[in-house]
Amino acid sequence: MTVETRLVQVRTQVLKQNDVVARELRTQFHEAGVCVVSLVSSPGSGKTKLLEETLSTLGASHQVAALVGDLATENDARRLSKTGVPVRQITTGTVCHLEAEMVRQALAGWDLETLDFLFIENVGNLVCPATYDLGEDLRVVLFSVTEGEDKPQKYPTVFNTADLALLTKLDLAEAVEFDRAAAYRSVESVRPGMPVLEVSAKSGVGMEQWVGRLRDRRRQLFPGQAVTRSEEKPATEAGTSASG
Ligand SMILES: Nc1nc2c(ncn2[C@@H]2O[C@H](COP(=O)(O)OP(=O)(O)OP(=O)(O)O)[C@@H](O)[C@H]2O)c(=O)[nH]1
Ligand SMILES: [Mg+2]
Repeated sequence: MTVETRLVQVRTQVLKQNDVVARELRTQFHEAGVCVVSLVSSPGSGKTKLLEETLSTLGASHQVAALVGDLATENDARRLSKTGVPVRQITTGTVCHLEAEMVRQALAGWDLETLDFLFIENVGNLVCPATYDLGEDLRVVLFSVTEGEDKPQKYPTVFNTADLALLTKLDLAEAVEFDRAAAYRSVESVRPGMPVLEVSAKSGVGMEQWVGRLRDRRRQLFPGQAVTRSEEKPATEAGTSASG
């Protein structure tokens, strides 16, 4: 057996094992009635900023929590904790993506049945996270107007494994002479018909549609459920705060 063959075999086994854990997580999430949304993008596209605004808005009416992945630091968890919702950081060390097992371990001690939404921010990377299922219901890929219009063509796998694309930092579009038509052509060329929402977490443009999309998704998944868990029972703390 060549070294290359062995490497491919080990990678296939890792992915298979990840799929097993992701399937278990998905079942667990559905049984608990929590809608799980993951965010993937290149570093700095605005995942945490989007979540800061999303958690603040949705947190006013829903039971919300977040996991956030980075190679190092707890900076993002600290930022998100300021919204008042339960947050935990996953630090991956040298690993450039989150895996289902990391998510499973990070959820230890959280009562998923108290949650309406769980958000998972992946490590900033447009390559590695694409092939790792995390058991989420909705995978969202972000690309910002400052990154160049051809990101979908350059990183097709991440666009093909996501359910929705968010074009972020719309407030900067004019300053960087963003070519909207070219960006849409790029999306269409790798993923015809992919839904795209345009947002600016800074100015608030498009945020209502984004939050509306999340509410719709949860209603589709759990049609018989109350709009929010707090209507069913008193809110309880899902877990400890950052890194808890
Ligand atoms: N002008 C503007 N800046 C934004 C917007 N969203 C995020 N930013 C800025 O872009 C920078 C990166 O945003 P983050 O939210 O930290 O990006 P991220 O994707 O979480 O980054 P990583 O976690 O490192 O991958 C920060 O300085 C944000 O303030 C936006 O809508 N408009
Ligand atoms: Mg971040």
